[in-house]
Amino acid sequence: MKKGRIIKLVGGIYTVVDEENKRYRVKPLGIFRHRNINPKVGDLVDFNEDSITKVHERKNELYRPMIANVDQALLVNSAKDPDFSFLLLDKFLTLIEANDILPIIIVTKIDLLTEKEYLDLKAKLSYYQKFYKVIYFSSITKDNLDVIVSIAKDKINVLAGQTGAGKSTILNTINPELNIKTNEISKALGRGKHTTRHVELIEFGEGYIADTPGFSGLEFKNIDSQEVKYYFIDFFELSKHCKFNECTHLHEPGCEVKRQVKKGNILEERYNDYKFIYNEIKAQKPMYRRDK
Ligand SMILES: Nc1nc2c(ncn2[C@@H]2O[C@H](COP(=O)(O)OP(=O)(O)O)[C@@H](O)[C@H]2O)c(=O)[nH]1
Ligand SMILES: [Mg+2]
Ligand SMILES: [Zn+2]
Repeated sequence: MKKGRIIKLVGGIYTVVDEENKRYRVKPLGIFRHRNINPKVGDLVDFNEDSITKVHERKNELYRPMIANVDQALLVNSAKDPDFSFLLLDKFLTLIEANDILPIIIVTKIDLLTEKEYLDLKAKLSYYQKFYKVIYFSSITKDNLDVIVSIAKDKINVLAGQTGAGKSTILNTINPELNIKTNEISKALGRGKHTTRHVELIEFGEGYIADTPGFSGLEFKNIDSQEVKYYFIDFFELSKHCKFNECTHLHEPGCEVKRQVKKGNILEERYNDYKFIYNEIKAQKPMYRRDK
């Protein structure tokens, strides 16, 4: 019996990599289907010659794509072309936090900024740096490529970010052999053969990355407006000092979050994005809402 990690699922056949980096093609035991346990890409498993015999406990699982044990999301935002958007950043952060995955913020295309624009953006993003890792990258100058590689090492990574942000370009810069088409609208690696039945982790430096973006859309379908406050991690600590336990930081008196916004300790744009996201979810069609 061996222990390994599932890195690929195509047509019911799993590819498992063992601790010595050897690959095996195996099937799950029939018993799993019976018990409704579906081994997923990312799972740590026990296996023998031809079948998976045990799936180890998962720390989390994503549904699109179907991946278990995701360590972190590389949240890719372009500095320009398309212009940097704090609202988009905060929307993606909300989604990633709601899935209990660690976000790593990557700002791409810094070569397209003037020195002043670069300094201005960095100054604003320094607020986020208190809570998240922020990496400034350019595929042209290869600035901080080594930092991205070292952060991804030994991890299962997924990509997030809007089309055109430079996600595919990062993969190509790290591994030119991948030769992924860039500038493709909402199409990822392995074009054409992508169905929910084909999921693959590809080597990304010394780690793995999902071959499709885990968070490419911005659907808040499964998030309740009342939960959003938990996903703004900078608000969360402070909320202990709000007068009301379940303070939404909107209209309640004695709100510590609002007080800190006024004092300039919380970035005002960030607070406005919180309100925007809260209201957007609140306004969703009832069929998509869990809150009443
Ligand atoms: N100047 C510059 N262009 C970039 C950089 N990264 C990506 N691009 C360009 O931005 C466009 C979109 O990149 P792509 O990787 O396809 O974005 P994706 O949709 O997020 O996968 C392509 O034309 C890339 O060549 C960068 O760091 N600097
Ligand atoms: Mg792409
Ligand atoms: Zn409050």
